[in-house]
Amino acid sequence: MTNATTLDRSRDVSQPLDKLGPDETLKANSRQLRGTINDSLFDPITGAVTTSDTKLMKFHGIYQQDDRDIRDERRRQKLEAAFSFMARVRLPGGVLSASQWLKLDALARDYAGNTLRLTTRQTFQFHHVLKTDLRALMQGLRDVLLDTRAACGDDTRGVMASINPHLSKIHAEVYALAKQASDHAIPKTGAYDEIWYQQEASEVKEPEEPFYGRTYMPRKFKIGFVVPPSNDIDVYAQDLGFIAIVSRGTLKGFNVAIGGGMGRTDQAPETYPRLADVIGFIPVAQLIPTIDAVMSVQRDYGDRVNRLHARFKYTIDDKGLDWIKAEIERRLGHPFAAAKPFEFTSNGDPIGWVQGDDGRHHYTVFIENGRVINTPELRLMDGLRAIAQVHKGTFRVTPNQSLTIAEIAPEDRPTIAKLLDEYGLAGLNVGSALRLNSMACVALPTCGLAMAESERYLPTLLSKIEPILDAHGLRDEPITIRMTGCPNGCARPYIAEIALTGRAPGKYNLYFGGGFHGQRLNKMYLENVGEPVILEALEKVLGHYAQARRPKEHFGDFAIRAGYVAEVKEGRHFND
Ligand code: SRM
Ligand code: SF4
Repeated sequence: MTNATTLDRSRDVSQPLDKLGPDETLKANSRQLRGTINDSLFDPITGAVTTSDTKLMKFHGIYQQDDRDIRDERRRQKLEAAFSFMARVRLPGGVLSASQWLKLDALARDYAGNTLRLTTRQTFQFHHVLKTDLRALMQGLRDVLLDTRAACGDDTRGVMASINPHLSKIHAEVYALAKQASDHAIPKTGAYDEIWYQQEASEVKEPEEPFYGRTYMPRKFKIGFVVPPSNDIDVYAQDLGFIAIVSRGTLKGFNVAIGGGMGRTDQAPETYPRLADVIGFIPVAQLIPTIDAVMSVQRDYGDRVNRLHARFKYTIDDKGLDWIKAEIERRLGHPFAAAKPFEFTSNGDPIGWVQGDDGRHHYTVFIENGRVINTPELRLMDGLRAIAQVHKGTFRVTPNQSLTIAEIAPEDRPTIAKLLDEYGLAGLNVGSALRLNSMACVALPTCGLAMAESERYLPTLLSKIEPILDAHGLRDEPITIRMTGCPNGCARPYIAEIALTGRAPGKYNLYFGGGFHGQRLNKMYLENVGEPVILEALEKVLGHYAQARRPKEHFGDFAIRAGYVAEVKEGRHFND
């Protein structure tokens, strides 16, 4: 980061160095994220890497995993777990060219089990990559100017940006800023180039990481840019959110929101989801200094002893929002201007065709839970490849795991529409409005933290909920539903109108009452229940909603008004 060296690095002295968590020592001794990754990659005895390298590789966007479907069987056979790696691409704002799509498709077919996964933060994951194929994958990405730097780890994760194709000019401007923010905030170590591209280490005269130092951030740090009235990126779930303020078609600047986060742990009431607070307005020119100032406050004051308590949201609640705001302003050198008015209307995607303000067309395909794969029923991966072969515009991964085929000239629309029909992709957009507003995290079989199914189960559950919707005339009523396989919240469940988070195989917590445009947390309605109880509860509450709702009343608002759950008030968190 450019001007970060001038910032005050007054590390919080209340955290004695000898009490720092083991991950801090690991980072500090890693030689700026090199560790022994090189040796681990060449170790022919195992398909895994060392435990320390597993942690360091996250900063390179790579997770070691094993196939949990066959974990027990392999254990019984006294075999090593079926190790493979997940690699997450850094793709600020989810924008990529058709040629980049074709390369991702080819890499997935060569190295990643013939599937791509679109994520809730607008990027791609490759799963099932063998250790011996990792370098080839990284170098393949480099061929099309992509990488996986900082897609995971204690640094700035993938920077999100609104899709909003209606506002093509503003989107382009905001996207360019999101990309600039991502390039600015990622680690600067040469480790990535040395390990994955096998480049010679170059002599370093200055500190390799002028901003991050040797210990990087205390925990992951997430940045997102949103263009109202859509809150597609769920700006209140970001550590640092920028809300575009547009006046007469011109971008004036951003309201700044800090301290959002979803992660929590069951049975640990000191962990909770929290929505970000809007603390003021900045002109566009202040963007990068603001990122530096906010991140440096978290870098210096975040908890480096207890990782469960290390996200920015806890630093804010411990120190107090006013104190944190004042400290950011002190580092910026001036106070924030007062926040400007704005309005959100939904956090969903514009499914189907829309036309931008420049006359070009955009088509958003609903991709259920982001899984791009060919099945006997639907050649989704082939269809998208065929479109990429002729498409002259861009693709955009939406914040709801779907895909926008963007910037289609009017004369090219019939060609794209024909391919959508030919491969059956147009048919993906005809589900119930509940399905079109659904998201599920990956969970089993790859996620090591999953306690229950999510991506593989939500489509089936929705097929059982849809008859309930039909019976009550709610098929076309947009209601958000999100599922995760554990409480970590990767599909941002705690702001959905209906949410399910996994507790054990087949068992979920059921939540109601999130805000339709991501403005309010939901609250638990039932704990640790299975499918029959979930369907019974939905039949009761959806039926009541159909019969007693007020005009235009959203389901989440109704669930609170009708007394099914208490409202989580602004500024309060979920466990209150
Ligand atoms: Fe996540 C960990 C998948 C978005 C909160 N997340 C994981 C890991 C890497 C599991 C692990 O640590 O071993 C999952 C890999 C599963 C797999 O097999 O692929 C995983 N997270 C995902 C993705 C792929 C879900 C998806 O279905 O799309 C999303 C990738 C986003 C990206 O492109 O960068 C994903 N994760 C999120 C989000 C949503 C967001 O950021 O908008 C959250 C909640 C917001 C937040 O961070 O508070 C989220 N993931 C977590 C957490 C809890 C963090 C916390 O503060 O407690 C973990 C666990 C951890 O970090 O210890 C986690
Ligand atoms: Fe895995 Fe839990 Fe995230 Fe789902 S929410 S991907 S189960 S960590």
